[in-house]
Amino acid sequence: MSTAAASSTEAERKAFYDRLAPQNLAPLWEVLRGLLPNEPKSKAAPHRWRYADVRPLLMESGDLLTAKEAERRVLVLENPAMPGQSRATATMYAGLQLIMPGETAPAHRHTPSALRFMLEGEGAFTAVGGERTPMRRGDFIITPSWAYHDHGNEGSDPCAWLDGLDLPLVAFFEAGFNEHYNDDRQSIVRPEGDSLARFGSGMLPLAPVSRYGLTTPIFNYPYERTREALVAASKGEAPDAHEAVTMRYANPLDGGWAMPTMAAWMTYLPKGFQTRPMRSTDGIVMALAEGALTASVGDKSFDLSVSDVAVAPGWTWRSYTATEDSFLFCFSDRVAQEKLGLWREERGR
Ligand code: 1HN
Repeated sequence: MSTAAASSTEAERKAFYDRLAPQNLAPLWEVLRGLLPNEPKSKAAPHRWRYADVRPLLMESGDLLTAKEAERRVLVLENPAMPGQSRATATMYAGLQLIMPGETAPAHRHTPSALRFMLEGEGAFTAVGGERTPMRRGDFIITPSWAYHDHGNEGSDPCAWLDGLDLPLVAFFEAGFNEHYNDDRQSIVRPEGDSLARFGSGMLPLAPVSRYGLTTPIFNYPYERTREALVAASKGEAPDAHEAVTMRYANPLDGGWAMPTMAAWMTYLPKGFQTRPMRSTDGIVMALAEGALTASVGDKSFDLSVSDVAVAPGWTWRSYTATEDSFLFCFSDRVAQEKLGLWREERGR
């Protein structure tokens, strides 16, 4: 018998496959290439949403329906390569949420985790686990998995922020649960600032435990502190060629990322600084907190103004040039990939 020569014709193979299908069987050798690419090729496309373009539409939605009617009044940031899927990257949901003066976004909880990056307006608050925090521009705010949360606006301005959720990841695992609270607003059982005082002062309770399981017990990382830390850190050491001055939001209980499924960090790029290209397996959603910069992502180049949002898909080269002193907020699924032993990066020259 011959051992190596192909023994069947195309037609014979096709006839064989036709007999497999009714048995719910398929030949691996026909799909192996697609299952095992030599390197990742993201289904997401590089994209940028200008806040100046989105804002008028967001405000229009404010006249169209109330936050209560909508439950959450959000314009979803849909990756143009994945329309109708409520995804900004392959694994991350993003949206822009609006809450008008006097409104309440009613209390509920769900297993997907959420983060907020505050963009505009004064007077908004969010309540999480019986504590309220004001939401101010540049604040990084967390809604842990399965924690009741409601938002309100007690000021006189429309308030808007970027939402990030791990919805596509949770949907992949088919682990999504959702529940409404028995009232629009949850009862408040702790004074404002309690979590930050206990866990965010460089001190900890003697037996520290997070109220939120695997998520950091701090649920608002105020911009003032983030900015101050980055600027102070930039004085002691030259910015990194690839990362500029980057610090991540950390869980003070273990030093790890703040959330179990979504990694978040802030990059400070001094005016004129240009980063060298790098790529990583996590697809990144970014929002410019302050300044102005150009982001090169794959074959695209995006000028970012304050509150613009952009996406760098996984394993796509990215680099930044700061036209002003700039602070760039980013989030991705990096923490989940790291835990699964999958995360990789490559640094270019
Ligand atoms: C959600 O609960 C919020 O709490 C925002 O503000 C966006 C998108 C999908 C599912 C739940 C919020 C959401 C969401």
